[in-house]
Amino acid sequence: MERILIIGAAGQIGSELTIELRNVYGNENVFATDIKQAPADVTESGPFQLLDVLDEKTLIHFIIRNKITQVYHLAAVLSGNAEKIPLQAWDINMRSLLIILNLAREVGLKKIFWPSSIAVFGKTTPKINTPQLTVTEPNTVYGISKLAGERWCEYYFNKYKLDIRSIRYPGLISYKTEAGGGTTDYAVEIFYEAISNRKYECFLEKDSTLPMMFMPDAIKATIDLMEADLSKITIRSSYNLGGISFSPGEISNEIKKHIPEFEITYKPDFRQKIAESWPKSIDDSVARKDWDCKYIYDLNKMTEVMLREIKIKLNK
Ligand code: AKB
Repeated sequence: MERILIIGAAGQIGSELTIELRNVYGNENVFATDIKQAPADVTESGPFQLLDVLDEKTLIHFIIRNKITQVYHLAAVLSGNAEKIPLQAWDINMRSLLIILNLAREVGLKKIFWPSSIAVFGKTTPKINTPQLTVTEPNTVYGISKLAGERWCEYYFNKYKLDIRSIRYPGLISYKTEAGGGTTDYAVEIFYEAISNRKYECFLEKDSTLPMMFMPDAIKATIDLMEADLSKITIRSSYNLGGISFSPGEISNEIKKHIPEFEITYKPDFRQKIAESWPKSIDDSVARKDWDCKYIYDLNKMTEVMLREIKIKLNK
């Protein structure tokens, strides 16, 4: 019987992953934690506790007391926010991972999931169909922390046989919990603004194509990777995941098909530079081959669902 701890359960990925993992493993076996309050469906469908991943003592007691076997460590400072507090972001992103890796060894956790990002790539990386193994010279503090994290994950696997699995998420798009402080967040904000105000001022340029993915596909990929047979896992740093690639101009055209009066304007800020250093599309053939990673949503289908669900959420 698996007993799963989610760190960062109030966040964009955590709030949806918690519910899905509870469907798979049973409500009482998935322990949601975060430093902030989580949405009602997370706190009401199973155990939830306020917990700071950097508070090592409380964390180890929690893991032992609840007989935890797997940890999903999702807490991180994202790319845009990290640029405003570089050293603090480095400390939070790195120290929390090392705490989990050491705890895992100490108490003998079976499996760990830790998210990496397309932010591990940089200006010198091939931008189209970025391969699994390629140049990784990130120039954001978030990207540097994710790349260092990948190296630590592989190191702990090689040295201690710790079963850590990871995905380099593209920009994630969801309607349930808003993302916070990322470069790809425009692709979520745009839906709320289109529905509420019929216009959106985008902080990236019209043609800034980035790899993205709709949350249901990301959640399914995450659980598929974690459930894959050990023998199938050939990547111990982090798997590339492709999804859909589009620019602000392209997503706004898609929204206009549903809301013809919608208007987008462009006022690029510091995040434009970050976007320019990231790939435009990702080659995820290794993930497809190793654990049969697949997606359902394209830009068209995703836009339809986002508009429908956010309208319901905003009562519009
Ligand atoms: C961000 O924009 O920082 C994140 C990411 C791509 O990891 N969404």
